[in-house]
Amino acid sequence: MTNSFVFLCLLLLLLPLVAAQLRVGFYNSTCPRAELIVRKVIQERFRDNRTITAALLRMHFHDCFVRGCDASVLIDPTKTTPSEKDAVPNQTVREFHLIDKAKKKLEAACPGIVSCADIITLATRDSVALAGGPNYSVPTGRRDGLISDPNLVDVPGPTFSVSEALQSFTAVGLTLFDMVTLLGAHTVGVAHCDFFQDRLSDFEGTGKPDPTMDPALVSNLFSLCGTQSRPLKHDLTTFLDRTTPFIVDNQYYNDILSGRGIMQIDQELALDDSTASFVSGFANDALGFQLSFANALSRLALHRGVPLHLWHSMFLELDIQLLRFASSIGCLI
Ligand code: HEM
Ligand SMILES: *[C@@H]1O[C@H](CO)[C@@H](O)[C@H](O)[C@H]1NC(C)=O
Ligand SMILES: *[C@@H]1O[C@H](CO)[C@@H](O)[C@H](O)[C@H]1NC(C)=O
Ligand SMILES: *[C@@H]1O[C@H](CO)[C@@H](O)[C@H](O)[C@H]1NC(C)=O
Ligand SMILES: CC(=O)N[C@H]1CO[C@H](CO)[C@@H](O)[C@@H]1O
Repeated sequence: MTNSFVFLCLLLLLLPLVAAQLRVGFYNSTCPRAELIVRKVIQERFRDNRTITAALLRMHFHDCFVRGCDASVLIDPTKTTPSEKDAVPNQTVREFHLIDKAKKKLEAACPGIVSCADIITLATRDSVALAGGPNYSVPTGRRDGLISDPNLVDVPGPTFSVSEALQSFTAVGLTLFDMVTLLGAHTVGVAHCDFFQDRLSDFEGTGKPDPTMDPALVSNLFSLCGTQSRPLKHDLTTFLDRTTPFIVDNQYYNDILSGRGIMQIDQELALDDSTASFVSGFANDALGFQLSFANALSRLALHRGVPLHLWHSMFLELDIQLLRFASSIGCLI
């Protein structure tokens, strides 16, 4: 092969990646009303039910942590093929129909243009702003993935230590500071008893509740949930931030500083040497939290998945015509 042929091949193979660059206003010319259409759907639903902010934040987090923000979290399982929706941490992700609704409106306005991955990202942004959080601009231009495998779902669990959780975050290119900031999303929404019940009695075989939890909170949650061996009901929930459960603010950090973290990971964040100073920083700086939260969500939203994902996008989703041409001249076998 001559050098110029190799160069041409490389160029053809890399072009789809360049085309996949994320930009603010990606749909300015192809679907100018895209962001407006998403915002309308979210505003309407938010007026009826403010819990969508929590639902969307969690959906976005789960989507981005598995092969990048590619809407793979939306793919339905079939009889023969399970999907991310079947993975345990996914079972309580909700409000998928809201994304479907926005997608239908966008398909009517500009068929085949706006990806579900971008809809999730924009919807999350809009719902955060509506709940009193920052209003930031998000780059768009994500492609939707076609692979959704429950075995790839590697989202951290509520009993992870700070350092275990950090491994999942660094694996997707996020820092310890990003992790502390993003866990601030637990300023809205709820947790089911199953995710913290182990803290309420006989914690780690001690015969006592988790000593790091405020005793008043222990007895309150105990009467709500019962014990692990004798749960009262399986679907009971409590607010993660019991002071301002619908507002995106820095209250979560004040809660965990006073032993009022609901899940173990929440409480650990305030106690671990590596994160305690970030936590007290946010507890004392409402505006600082807002700015950092916007920044960390933007960084989360840039996650594109492992390199495999790029190949997968190239072959399956992106510029199939270009690849056909590339293969017709012998770049691909
Ligand atoms: C170490 C990291 C994390 C762990 C272990 C964790 C774990 C959990 C668990 C177990 C729940 C309860 C789910 C339920 O009972 O339905 C929950 C709720 C939630 N999580 Fe996280 N999470 C983490 C990070 C994040 C991040 C990074 C975000 C978003 C940026 C997030 C947003 C939420 C929200 C908003 C809820 C409430 C959901 C609702 O009300 O439906 N979490 N989380
Ligand atoms: C789209 O329009 C916005 C606002 O006018 C601008 O900031 C942005 O750079 C534009 N993006 C593209 C890709 O044209
Ligand atoms: C909002 O949605 C949540 C979760 O689906 C539900 O539990 C709650 O009752 C709804 N609230 C209202 C006011 O409809
Ligand atoms: C966020 O900013 C956009 C664009 O400036 C604006 O149209 C929208 O109303 C803002 N959202 C909120 C909740 O303030
Ligand atoms: C929201 C969602 O799709 N949840 C699914 C998680 O997995 C369980 C069991 O595999 C399904 O029944 C849920 O519908």
